[in-house]
Amino acid sequence: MTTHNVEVAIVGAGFSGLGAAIKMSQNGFTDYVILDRGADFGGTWRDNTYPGAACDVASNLYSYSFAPNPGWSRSYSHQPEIHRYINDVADRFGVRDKARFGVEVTRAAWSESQQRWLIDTVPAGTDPATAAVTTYWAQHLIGAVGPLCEPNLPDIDGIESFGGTVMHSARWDDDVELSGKRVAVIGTGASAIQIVPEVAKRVAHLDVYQRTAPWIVPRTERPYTPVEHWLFKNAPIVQSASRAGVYAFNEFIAFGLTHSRKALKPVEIVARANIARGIRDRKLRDKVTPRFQVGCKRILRSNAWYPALDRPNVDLVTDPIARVTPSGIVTADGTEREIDVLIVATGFHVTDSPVFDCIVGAEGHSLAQAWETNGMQGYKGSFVHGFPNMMLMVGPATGLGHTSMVYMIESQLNYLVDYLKTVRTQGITRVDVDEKSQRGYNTGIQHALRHSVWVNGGCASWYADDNGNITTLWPGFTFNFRKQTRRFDVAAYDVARDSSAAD
Ligand code: N01
Repeated sequence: MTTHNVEVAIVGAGFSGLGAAIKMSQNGFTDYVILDRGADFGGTWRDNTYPGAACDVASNLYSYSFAPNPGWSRSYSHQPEIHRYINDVADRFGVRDKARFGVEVTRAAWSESQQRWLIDTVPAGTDPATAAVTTYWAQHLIGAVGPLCEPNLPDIDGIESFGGTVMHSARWDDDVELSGKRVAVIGTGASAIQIVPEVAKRVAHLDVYQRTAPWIVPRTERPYTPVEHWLFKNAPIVQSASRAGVYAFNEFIAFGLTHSRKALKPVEIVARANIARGIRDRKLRDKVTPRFQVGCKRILRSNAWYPALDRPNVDLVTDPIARVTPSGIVTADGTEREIDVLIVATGFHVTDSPVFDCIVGAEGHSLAQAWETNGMQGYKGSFVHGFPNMMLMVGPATGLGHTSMVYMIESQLNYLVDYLKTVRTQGITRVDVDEKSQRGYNTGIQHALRHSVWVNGGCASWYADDNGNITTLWPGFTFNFRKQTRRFDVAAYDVARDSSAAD
């Protein structure tokens, strides 16, 4: 077994892990390692390579404020370009040599006697029972794996018996032949609405299995003009202004999600017009019209989804799925539709991620056990009582339905750097958020959510856990989260100091 000692271990090399590395380096914290099971930087933008994968937040806002990209080719970026951007930033800020790729963290446990985290890793894709273990001892653990990293395979009767290929949207395999095949897509979320229009063009026949129709507004994507590119490069204020404009508009949507349904009415009108424009058949229009309040689930963006459903080689199936057979899918009405390939665009384990089982805190309980009764709870989306010296990026109650997660991540980066500075300057060895501070914080979150569309909008979404509580979302304006995380508020924490440190 090989052992390494570091001050900080960052697990995850997506937007948040990379951001943490850059900010730490810039602030003099250079004794760290980034661990990731993938082959390079990018996280979700490395893993989701399905056809049509693209971001539904405007490019100028979906990037680090400290690393604007005057070269974005389009107003909304596609996966390859975002993946490239993240890797360019890693090189530009010189943090690539800190990353250990192809490394799977199998367990991270707090050692009270060592006052450090013991992190076991194996080469990704190997059997942890027999693989060579490399261990890292770290004073601080930064969990930056993100909430959308563990694919959710649907628990449908008989699915394991299917004789063709089953492929999750986040584990796309380009070698699977789709041309001329009979294909089914299960799901109509953000991933499915991008996959279906692309796949429909290639296949002989496509069945789309819809459980809940989503609200979809047009996607105002276009290429940036040469003049815009020149301005972004030579007059950066123009790109900053574009970023600020999109940000302000999105915050207005946040107001409607959390305060006033009336503010969301125009969104619903636009979404209904999108259906009318995209679909000729009245019966099909009815099937795709959502039955819940706009905003309750993520508002999606597409110009291609409805026309794709209207194609002669595509069927929208709304009868519930009863079971999968070796050759197809049987719906509740007894109809069997034969297929060669099954694409499951069924989302991720967000509130029940297997990652939670791997992290073990001061009492010997895993994060999964700590969250068993009341769901995911933390303090400022970053620290969890009982898990000393561990900061989660994009932790509980930091998700957004309306704007750029990169803004939330950068807010947490302020908090992270101030946390590390505080610990270092005050000779602190152990930091654990006080239980009362955490409880009060979560009561405030739930109070703020109580009139929101996510709670009262009449839908079931991945924002809620098994108890029906919304534990994933930040309720309200993101600038309020930025304000909260500006400084590390050590008074909210139980701390232990190094007795040998000079007073
Ligand atoms: O997953 P989802 P996703 N039988 O959970 C259905 C981000 N993202 O991968 O709605 C039948 O939203 C499920 O049905 P229902 C973004 O944050 C961003 O699409 O629960 N159906 C739903 O239709 C997004 O929110 C971008 O009734 C089943 C679908 O599968 C998040 O990722 C692009 C089923 C899952 O939708 C997740 O999006 C892609 C079952 N057993 C992703 N189980 C952009 O920026 C699930 N479903 C554009």
